[in-house]
Amino acid sequence: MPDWAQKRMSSVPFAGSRIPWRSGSFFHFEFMLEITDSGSPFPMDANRQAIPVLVVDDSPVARKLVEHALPADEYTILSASTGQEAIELFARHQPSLVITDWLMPDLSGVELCQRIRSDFQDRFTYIIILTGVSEKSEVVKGLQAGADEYLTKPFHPDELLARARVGRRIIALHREIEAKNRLLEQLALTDELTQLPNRRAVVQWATRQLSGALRHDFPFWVVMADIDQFKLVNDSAGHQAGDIVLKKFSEILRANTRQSDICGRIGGDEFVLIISHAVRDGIEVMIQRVREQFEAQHFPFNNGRVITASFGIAGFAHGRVQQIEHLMVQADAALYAAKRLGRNRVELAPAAPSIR
Ligand code: GH3
Ligand code: MG
Repeated sequence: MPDWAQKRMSSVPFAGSRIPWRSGSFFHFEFMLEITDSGSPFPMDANRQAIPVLVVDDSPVARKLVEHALPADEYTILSASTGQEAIELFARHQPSLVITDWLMPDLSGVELCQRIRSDFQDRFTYIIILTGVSEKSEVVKGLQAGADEYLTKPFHPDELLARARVGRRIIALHREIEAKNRLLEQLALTDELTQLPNRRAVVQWATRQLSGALRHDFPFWVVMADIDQFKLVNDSAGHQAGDIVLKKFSEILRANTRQSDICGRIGGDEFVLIISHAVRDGIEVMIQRVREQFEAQHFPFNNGRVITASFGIAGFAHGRVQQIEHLMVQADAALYAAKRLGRNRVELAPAAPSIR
């Protein structure tokens, strides 16, 4: 063996450790030196921020060997000596990369893979299994369990590092896709003109909040609002002027909505507020205030004509089983009563059987 190889050999993982060299592995080792000695064949990405990596092995020596292969400026190590400890650390830190031993006393690396894939589906993790078993059927089993890569022991540190860097690039791509998906989801739930939540977002949120109100017996109100004679604004001052009115109305609604409540735009000039933990009289006073604030706005393009809005309220102080859609229909009916009664007013839906 040439001198340079001899020198490298002293840093070979598992040399002198409890894991024996198997026949043929020296050739594998030499081959690895050839492709990695001149530097990594996988150039690092521009983003050199350290990423968290969970190293799982019941042997402290094996863990150290893995840790030594990973530069500290690229990887922040979390160490686990059992499968259970690995699950706990994973749940707490959600590391991007997991390098796990296959055979461990409590949970195998394959089972750990399955747990991560089934229990933490919202965020991608790159999993490398280290195994002393190189039979193809076993390797297939590991990959089928959700591992992205496997490496046979004894591994070469440069090979492990190269594979971890492949993992980094795949993780970076997944993070990009995850961020884009989050953005798309946000766009799908936001009204473009006013940046308020749209109907879908409000219904989703209100459905959860309503089940909380029924379980914990707190008041829950749905308020429908609609700008009066809005078509006239568009017709006389133009669509852009109409948009300014819609945005102003949104601002007033937003300013009057507590952090624990929500308001949204559900159609052209139709808006909704979902309010909880307010008594019946309190809610009416609050909505009257919103109505007055909007009425007090001065829009230069409207020839001094006041623009107003009408409101319909439905809900309960102590509710029984209700669907959010039913409450929205009741609030809508109250809103149209307000329109019929002359507009620029607030009407409450008649107490439903569920209101005590
Ligand atoms: P009412 O008092 O009975 O509510 O009368 P209205 O004129 O307000 O009637 P309605 O609520 O049906 O009118 C809604 C109008 O809102 C019709 C549509 O042209 C306009 N609209 C819908 N979306 C937008 C928008 O994004 N921008 C603007 N400027 N107008 C919109
Ligand atoms: Mg209207």
